[in-house]
Amino acid sequence: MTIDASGSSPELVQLLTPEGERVEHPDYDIDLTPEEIRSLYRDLVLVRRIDLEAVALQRQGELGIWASLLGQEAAQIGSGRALTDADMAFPTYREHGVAWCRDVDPVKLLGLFRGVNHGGWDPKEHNFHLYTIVIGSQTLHAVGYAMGIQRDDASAATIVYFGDGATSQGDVNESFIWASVFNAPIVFFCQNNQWAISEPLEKQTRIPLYRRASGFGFPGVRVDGNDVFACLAVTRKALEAARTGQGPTLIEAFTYRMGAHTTTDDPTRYRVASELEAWKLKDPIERVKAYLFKNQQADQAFFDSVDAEADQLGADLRRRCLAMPDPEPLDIFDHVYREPHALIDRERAQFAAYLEGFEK
Ligand SMILES: Cc1ncc(C[n+]2csc(CCOP(=O)(O)OP(=O)(O)O)c2C)c(N)n1
Ligand SMILES: [Mg+2]
Repeated sequence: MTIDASGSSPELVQLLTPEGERVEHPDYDIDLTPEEIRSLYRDLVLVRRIDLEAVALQRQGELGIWASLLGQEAAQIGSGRALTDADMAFPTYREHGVAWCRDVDPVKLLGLFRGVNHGGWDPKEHNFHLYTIVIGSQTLHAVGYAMGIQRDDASAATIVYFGDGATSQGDVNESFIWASVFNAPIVFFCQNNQWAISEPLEKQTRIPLYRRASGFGFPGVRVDGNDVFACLAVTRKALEAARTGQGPTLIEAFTYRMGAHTTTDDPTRYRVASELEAWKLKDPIERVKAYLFKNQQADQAFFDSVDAEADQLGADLRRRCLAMPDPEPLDIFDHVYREPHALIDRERAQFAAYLEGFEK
């Protein structure tokens, strides 16, 4: 790896400009076929549609809450498509694009936010862990998992996602130390979307986040988080380093949260509209579209077909979301412990008696 851990400041890695121009980088080149680029474009459009549909469903009272990925599609698709089946991913609560890359049915994401299940998918089936709300805690789980891979001698890597705000958590800093001193096969993928709810980045750090890695003794790199080519290239290289015994890398994907923190938040209370306008010009989807058009690697019929697929996906998702049955109220007690447990049995009986008190 040419990125060093000395704290020197490599530039933002970018391979595709906001205008859709391909640029070279000495350390991160990537050779993508037109078909692969069209496929990335399709991923980006479809995950944006899943997200928009989910926001609409929440607004109509069909979901309790939703954490939008708007603006972060390239960071998630680029890193997600860098993973092999054997790699393991640990998400926060916003990684719907990574879930897509791990073949998690999006309706399962909605189930969690609709409150009809307690997780949604089998992490083992997808090598994609359950969503984690406790900020930063998944970094410790991921390092533990990575150390397990290391002890199994498996040629796989672990990736863990977290936000700029999470970098201030003790858990994240502890996980950096463990990963570093045990040379764990892990990639720390920080989506710096500039905000932690209403707290701006300046309240988390006085130095660029990727430089934190040098203090822990492993490389850090800042990538244009709205550039799907660069996110793919940088993550691939870091995963390969992890798989080949070179230890952890911190990737800071420099991006922007275009929506609210969640549907319960109103960002107009704490950030100015001009900031949003400036980031709109760096849209992760538009630049791939411009590239494909300019290089005649896709025609209007292609873009129309992706839009039609997105419409169909959105409609299908909505239909399947509304059709999800409500869980039985007592089901909540079934997944607390693997074995029967006296306290849980008592609580189940109490709650059953309480429910009996209602008219049928
Ligand atoms: C340990 C903990 N503290 C506080 C919270 C409340 N909380 C939820 S999201 C959030 C901000 C996280 O910001 P960031 O890490 O930048 O991720 P983003 O939401 O921007 O993707 C906070 C403080 C929490 N869930 N867990
Ligand atoms: Mg953030």
